[in-house]
Amino acid sequence: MKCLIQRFDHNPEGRDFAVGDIHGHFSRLQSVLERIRFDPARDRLFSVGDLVDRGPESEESLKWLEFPWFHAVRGNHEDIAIRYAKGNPVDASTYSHNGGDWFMALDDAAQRRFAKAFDGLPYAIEVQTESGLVGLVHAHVPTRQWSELRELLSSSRYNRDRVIWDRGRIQLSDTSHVAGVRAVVVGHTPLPQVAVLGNVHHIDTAGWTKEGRFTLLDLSTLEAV
Ligand SMILES: [Mn+2]
Repeated sequence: MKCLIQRFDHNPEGRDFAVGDIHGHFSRLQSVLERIRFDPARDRLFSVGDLVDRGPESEESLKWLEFPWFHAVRGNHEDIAIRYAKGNPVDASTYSHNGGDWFMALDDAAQRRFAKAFDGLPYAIEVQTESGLVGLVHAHVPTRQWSELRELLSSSRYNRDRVIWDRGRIQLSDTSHVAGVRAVVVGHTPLPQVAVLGNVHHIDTAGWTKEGRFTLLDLSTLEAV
């Protein structure tokens, strides 16, 4: 693990967007980027994680992670791949059920290559915008203050797992705010439309499913485009 929280300065030259879970559908995402005239020379795209599994193009994730305009936090699916490659017990039928067949079919060297790239992904990203700081994690911020997140992430595997797995806020319709940050953006739970609970924006509109679509959230206006 290279860093727990990665920080990005304001991007005065271009636009910043967040996108929900991609799950191996990079071609679909590419066409959405074309539709909004995404400019890779100026704009930036931040992923809330879960780049892989389920869709047909999981192996494209490595290429995308090398684009200088594309940044991602770690999702639970990246985390499973890391564990699997390290030989930690991941039940094969569960992994298969979660779309991991492509990964289990890779040879050891390829698995290690993906795991190394995924292990470099931070648990959280914070982006400075003209309207304030925006935080991104895959699933959940378990602290009341954004500034407490770093300590929580350092404290235990259990707490790191909460950040990439926990669905409590959406299940309990918890509208409490995460203080010290203008907004938090998460994915992980597929929804028919964007849901804002407190200052937490749930943006996984299931672009990886047949019925869903990708939502790109403008981090400056907090509007979906
Ligand atoms: Mn997820």
